[in-house]
Amino acid sequence: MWAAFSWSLFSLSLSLSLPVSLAATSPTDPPPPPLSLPPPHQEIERGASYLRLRPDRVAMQDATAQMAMLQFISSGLPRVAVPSTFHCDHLIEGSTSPQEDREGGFGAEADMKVGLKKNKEVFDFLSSAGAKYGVGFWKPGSGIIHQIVLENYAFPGGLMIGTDSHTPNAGGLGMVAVGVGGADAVDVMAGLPWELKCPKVIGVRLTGKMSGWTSPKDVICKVAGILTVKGGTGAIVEYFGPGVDEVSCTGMGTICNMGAEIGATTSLFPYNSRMRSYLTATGREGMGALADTFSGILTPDEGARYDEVIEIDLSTLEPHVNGPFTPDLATPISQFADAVKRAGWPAELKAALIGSCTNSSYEDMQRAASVARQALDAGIKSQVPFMITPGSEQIRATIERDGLLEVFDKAGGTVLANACGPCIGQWKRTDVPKGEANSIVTSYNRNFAARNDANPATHAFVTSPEIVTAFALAGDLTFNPLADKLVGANGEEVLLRPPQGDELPPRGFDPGVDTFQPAPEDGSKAPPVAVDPASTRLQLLEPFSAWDGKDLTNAAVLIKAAGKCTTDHISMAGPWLKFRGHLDNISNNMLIGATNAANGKVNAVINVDTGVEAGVPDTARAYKAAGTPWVVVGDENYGEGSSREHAALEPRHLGGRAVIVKSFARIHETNLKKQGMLPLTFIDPADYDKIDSKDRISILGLPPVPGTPLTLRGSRPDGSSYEFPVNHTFNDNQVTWFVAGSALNRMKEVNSTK
Ligand code: MIC
Ligand code: SF4
Repeated sequence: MWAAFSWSLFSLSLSLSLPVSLAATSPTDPPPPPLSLPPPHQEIERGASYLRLRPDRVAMQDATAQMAMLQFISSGLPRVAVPSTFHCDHLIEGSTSPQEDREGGFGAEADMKVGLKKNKEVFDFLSSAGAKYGVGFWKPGSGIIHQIVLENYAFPGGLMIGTDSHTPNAGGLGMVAVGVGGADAVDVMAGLPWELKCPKVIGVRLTGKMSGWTSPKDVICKVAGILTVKGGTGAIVEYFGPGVDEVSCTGMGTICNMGAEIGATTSLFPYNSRMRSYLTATGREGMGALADTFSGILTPDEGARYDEVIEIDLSTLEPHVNGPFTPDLATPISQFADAVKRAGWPAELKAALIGSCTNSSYEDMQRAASVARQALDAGIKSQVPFMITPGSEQIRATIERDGLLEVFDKAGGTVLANACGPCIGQWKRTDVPKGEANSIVTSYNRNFAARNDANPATHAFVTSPEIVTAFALAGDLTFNPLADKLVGANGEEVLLRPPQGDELPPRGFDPGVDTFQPAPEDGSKAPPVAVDPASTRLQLLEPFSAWDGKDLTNAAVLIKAAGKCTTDHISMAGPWLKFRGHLDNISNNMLIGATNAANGKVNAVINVDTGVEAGVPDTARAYKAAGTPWVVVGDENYGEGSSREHAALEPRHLGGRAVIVKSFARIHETNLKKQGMLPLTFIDPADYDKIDSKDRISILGLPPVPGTPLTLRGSRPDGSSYEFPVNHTFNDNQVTWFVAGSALNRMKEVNSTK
C-alpha cells in the first residue's frame, strides 16, 4: 500500500517555497513520475494551479455510490483501477417510537429489518456491481463510511477521495481525504488523474490542554465560528502546534470531519503518537511501525508557510453549541442560555441524538456514558427521547461488551442502527407535527433547516456527545451542565462532574459481526449487473447532449434563489434518498427547498412562457418540453454542504444550462462542470440585484475560455437590457467536458480513440 503512497501531494513541495506545511508534503516510496506536476519549471500556485493527482483509494456511500456506479458502468470499463469500497449506511431509516411497519417496535433491530426490505434492490445492485467491477461491499449494518474508513483504510500520508463531503474525517489519521462528486470518483476508478485546484493552507495552531467538559468537537465548533461556512473554501486546514498531541486520534477525526462545514477541501493533522496508538488498537501495528519511520515527512517543517493562521488555546476553550440552522453560529456554553432567551429559540428540548460519523468513537461514547451514569446514580433519566447511533459495528459491539449500551438503555436511550439515520433525515419522527417550532440537539455536524426531520421549524443545535447527554437529562437548553444543578430522585441537587473517557477500549475492540464482502479477484465471471427498466429506484443513464456550438440565448430564470441554498435545498435528502439511483424520479425534488427571491416562497415560481405559477421541478419540465433553456441565479456559497452530484445532475437533466451565483461551494461547482453545466459567478456581487426572474438571460462568448470572463446579457420584459461580465473557473481540460456535454462523454470520446 505504501508503494502507492500519495507522492502526488509530495510533488507540491517541489514547487512551493520550502519549508512547507504538512499539507504540502507526503512521503513517496519511491515516487512514480509525478502526474500532479505541471510542465517542467512551471510554478504551482496555491489557490490557482490545477493539480492532477493519483488517490490511493475511493470510498462511496450507498446514496451517492449508485450514481457513481451508473456512470462507471456507462464508461464501459471492466474493473476499477484503484482499491474502492461501497458502504451501506445512508439508506437505513431510524425510528424512535413504536411504528406500524416495524410491528410496533422501533430502534436498531426493527429499523434494520425494514431498511433491508425497502432497499433490497439498491443493496443488491451495489453488491453485484461490487463483485463485477472490483469494489468491496460493506453490508448494511456495518456502519458509517467514515468510521469504517478510519478503522480499516486510512493511513498517515495517504491520499483518498470519497463521494461524501465528510470524507476528510480520515485526516484524523493523517490522511489527505477529500470529498468529491461521483463523477470525480469515476475518473479515479477509471485510472485517470484526479483534478483539484491546489488548495491554500490555513494553519490552526493548537496550544494548551483540554480539560473538564471541553472536547475535540469544541475545537471545530470554534473554528467554524471563526471561519464561517465558506471560510475554508479552497483550503486545506492543517492543525499544528503543541496542543495537537493533546487530542485523541478519533478526536482529530471529529475535527477533520466537521471541516466540511466550513467548506474546506480537507483538514489534516500531523502524524503523532495518538495516531500510532489508534493504528495499533485497530490491528495495524505494521502500518504504525512504518509510519514511525516516515514521521519526519508526516509532520510539518519548522517555519512552514501557512496562508492564514488561527490560534486556539485548548486550556481556555469552552464547550460550544452551534446553531440553529447553520453550523457556524457558535456560542460558548456559558453564554448559550442567554442566547436562547434573547433569540427566542424554543428552550424546551424535544430530542437528543448522539453518534454519527462525526462523534461515535469509543472515547465519545464513554464520556457520554459517564455523564449518564452519574445521572442514573442520582435517579435521573433522560427527559426527552435520547438516541445513540454507533458509527460502526465494531463500536457497537465494543460498547455493548463494555456495558455502555446498558447505561444508555437505563437512562432511557434508544440505540439506532449502525447507519446515518436521523443525521441525513432518515428519521421516522412522529412526536412533533411539521411546521411546529421545536428544538433538538445532536452531536452530528450539519443542522440546515429541515435536515434531520424534514421540519423547517425544527431548531437543530450541534455540540459534543457529552453536552448532548447533559441536555437530555435536563430537557432544557438553558441548562449549563458546568454550572447548573439537576434535581435527583431524592430531591437533592446534583452538579454533574466533568465527563471521563478512555481514548481506546482497555480490553481492545470487539469486531462484532463480520459485515464485509470483498470483491472477487476476477469479476469477469460475475453475472452482469441488472437494472430493471421498470424500476423506480434505479435507471441507467442516457448521455447528455453535446454543446450545440452556440451561445446560450434567451434563457428563462427558473428561480432566483435568495439566501442560503445548500445541496439540501437543491436536492433534499430524507424521503428523496430512495431515488438517488433514478435521475428522472429524483429530479422531482430539484430546488424545492430554495426560497424564490421574487415572492419569498419555496417551490413556487412563475413560468415566464405561460405566466403560470407552479413548483420548480414542474416548471423546469415545462420549459424542457417547450425547448426553453433556463438558468438559476443564486447567492453566496451556493451548493454548500453535501457532495451529492444529484444537485448538478438534476438541473442538467431538466434542461438547465447555467447557474449564476455570488459564490460556489467547491464540490458543487466541480459537479456542475462535470455534468456539462456552466457554473458562473458575478464579478460584482451587486449584479445579482440587476437580474429579475422575469428577464431573459443570454451568456455570450461560449465556450468558456480559461481566464477570460463571459458576458451576461439580460433582456427585460419592457425591451430594455443590461450587460455585465461574469467569471468562470474552467481550465482547458474542463472546457472539453462542457463541449462534449459532460466529463463522462469526454471520457468515452478519449477512450474510443485509444
Ligand atoms: C451529508 O452529510 O449531507 C451526506 C448525506 O452524507 C452527504 C452525501 C449525500 O448527500 O449523499 C455528504 O455530506 O456528502
Ligand atoms: Fe452519514 Fe451524517 Fe456522516 Fe453524512 S454526516 S456520512 S449523513 S452520519
